[in-house]
Amino acid sequence: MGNIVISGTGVFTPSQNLTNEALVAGYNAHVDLWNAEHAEEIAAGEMTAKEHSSEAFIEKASGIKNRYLMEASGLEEPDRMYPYLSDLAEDELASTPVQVKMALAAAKAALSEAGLDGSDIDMVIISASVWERFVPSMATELQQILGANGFAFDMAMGCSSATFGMSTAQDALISGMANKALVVTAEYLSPLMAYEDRDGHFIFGDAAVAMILEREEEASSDAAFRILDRKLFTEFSTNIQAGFGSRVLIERDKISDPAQRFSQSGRVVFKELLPKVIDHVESHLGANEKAVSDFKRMWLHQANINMNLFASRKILGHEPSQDEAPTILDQYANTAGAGCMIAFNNHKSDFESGDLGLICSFGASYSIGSFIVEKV
Ligand code: CO8
Repeated sequence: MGNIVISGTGVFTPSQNLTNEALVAGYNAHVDLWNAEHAEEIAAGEMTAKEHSSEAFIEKASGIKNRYLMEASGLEEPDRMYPYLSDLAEDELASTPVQVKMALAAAKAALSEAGLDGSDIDMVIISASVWERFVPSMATELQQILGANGFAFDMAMGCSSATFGMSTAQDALISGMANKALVVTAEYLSPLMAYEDRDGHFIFGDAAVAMILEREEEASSDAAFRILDRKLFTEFSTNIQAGFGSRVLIERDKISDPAQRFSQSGRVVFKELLPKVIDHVESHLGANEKAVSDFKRMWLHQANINMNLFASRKILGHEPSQDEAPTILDQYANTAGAGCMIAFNNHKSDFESGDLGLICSFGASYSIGSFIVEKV
């Protein structure tokens, strides 16, 4: 069995964006309204007044300046604080979930780079953190729209959805179950955000990234990267959570409880996960008899700039440049499982044959997924 390559990638970026300035203005208006509405309880000590958010805090604590959203309107309404439903529906895909449309747009870009059509694909995975629909599988709908063959399924692995999805596709190609695989990480996160929660309202954005995997001898794309090795890790943790699930249909009174949406102990994640990421990368490189100096670039998970700088410094042994570890979270915010592969897509075009790179996702569950890749 020969090598497997990532022969094409593509990103879908929503057309709407929300800067920190606009996000904070909406949130602070909500705080003022909420505090006025609860003035008596606050004065009596029965409730705690909400505090304003701040652009300076968000940028310093996270590095995020902007996020793309499928629908930004609704967040500026102080008594609403959740987005309106995205309306992309003026076409024959009117009843198709937004998440599948995001996946479709990214898939088309990846197919184009790989020089393939939908009908060339015989395995489709949508691997993501959260789901707009559970049944029927989102991936089977994407398979049908693309005219792909074979089989399709959904899988979920939080922040490592793209890397775990690619690893699953690679196994299917190696075993002969599939010939050409499409993996899409379509993260439609905004509906699940608690935008009235100051600790988390700034963290996420919506986006999708798609990857085509095939056997090297069959690939015609000049953008192909050979997968030299991959390594996956998980360890159960509730420090990053999105509690929403089917039981909310029974516990209906909890439907607007922020705990149903995204919450995390950000500092604990920082402390617990980073040493595991550094060990993981070092042992992955060691097992492949590679030194960090052999690599041109690392495309890291994009959750927090301070986390990425810390990890890069430890791994590289010096202050990382943008060239060595590029950032996309300043513009995209945290796009959960999509982040490292958006960074890869946006910062791979200068690679020449033989150049090595490292893809590494890390975050929820906990999960870590790394790929050592070489430009063909
Ligand atoms: N504006 C002003 N002040 C604020 C704000 C705000 N918006 N938010 C919090 N503060 C205050 C806090 O209340 C606190 O005040 P005090 O000191 O009085 O208690 C103070 O600022 C400091 O707060 P923190 O200690 O929480 O601030 P940090 O510097 O730790 O920064 C971060 C918070 C940015 C959350 C940081 O801890 C972080 O990002 N850590 C990394 C965590 C991480 O990477 N998690 C992974 C993310 S999950 C993921 O990538 C994918 C999840 C997929 C699931 C998606 C489901 C929808």
